[in-house]
Amino acid sequence: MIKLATIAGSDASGGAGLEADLKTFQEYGGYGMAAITVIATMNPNAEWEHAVFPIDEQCLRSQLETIFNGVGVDAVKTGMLGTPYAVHLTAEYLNKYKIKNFVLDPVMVCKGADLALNPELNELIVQKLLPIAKIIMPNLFEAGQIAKVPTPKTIEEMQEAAKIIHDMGCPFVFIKGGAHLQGQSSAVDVFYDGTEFHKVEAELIQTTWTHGAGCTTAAAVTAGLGAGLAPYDAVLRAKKFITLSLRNGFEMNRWGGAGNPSAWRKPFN
Ligand code: PXL
Repeated sequence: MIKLATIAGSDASGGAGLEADLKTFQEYGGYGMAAITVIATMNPNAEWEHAVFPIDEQCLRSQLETIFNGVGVDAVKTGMLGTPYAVHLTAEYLNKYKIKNFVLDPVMVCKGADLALNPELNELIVQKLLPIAKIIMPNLFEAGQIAKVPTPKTIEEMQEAAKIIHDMGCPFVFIKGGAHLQGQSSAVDVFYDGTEFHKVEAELIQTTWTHGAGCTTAAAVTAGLGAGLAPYDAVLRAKKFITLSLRNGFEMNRWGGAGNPSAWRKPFN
């Protein structure tokens, strides 16, 4: 059994966060575990406004102890960490258990908000977690924040940011342009291994039902690494997985919709 863990927030609406991660792990045939860092809720009586409730430090440590010491893991991903102690505890456990397959999804924003939620926390993530990650998977905004450049708007700018991020100490960088890179007829991401840039392309799916897309993609890469795929192969497989998921997304309510990580199972999807 391939043992996979996510250290992430719970998204009570089910589309993103550890819920998306666990669904994806399951679809890959893995055994999913989760350490909850925060619980995110959305208020249907106030325009789906987000609230974030942190889990206390002792509880988080106890979850990490259960997973890392009690069961063991083949690959780990992080999502929304939410507090400085969550970053420190995550680094402590990844280091102590010498986790090789660590996928860092540097969640800085939820869909819609183009503003770093907490610059100090993001800086701590870069300091403590970037150097021990195998792959970091920022979106365009996050890539700009990490590389300290303006948000990339072209493939060349994505490549420049990827190189900077690689040189900050992470061996594999995957910048997700997806549908957000303007002027493209496909969904384009950039993968960099320190030597070569790969343009990772798939059908552009015009939808706003994308809640959880970043979490799902990172979880798919994590499951691929856990199963023994090389980083680039894990990325290519994840790109197919998220494309099918988004092609089969659904409307949750008037504020948005989510992808469907089980879509790949159905023929003709
Ligand atoms: O999609 C980013 C994200 C990650 N993690 C949690 C979230 C969200 C966005 O809503 O709620 C827990």
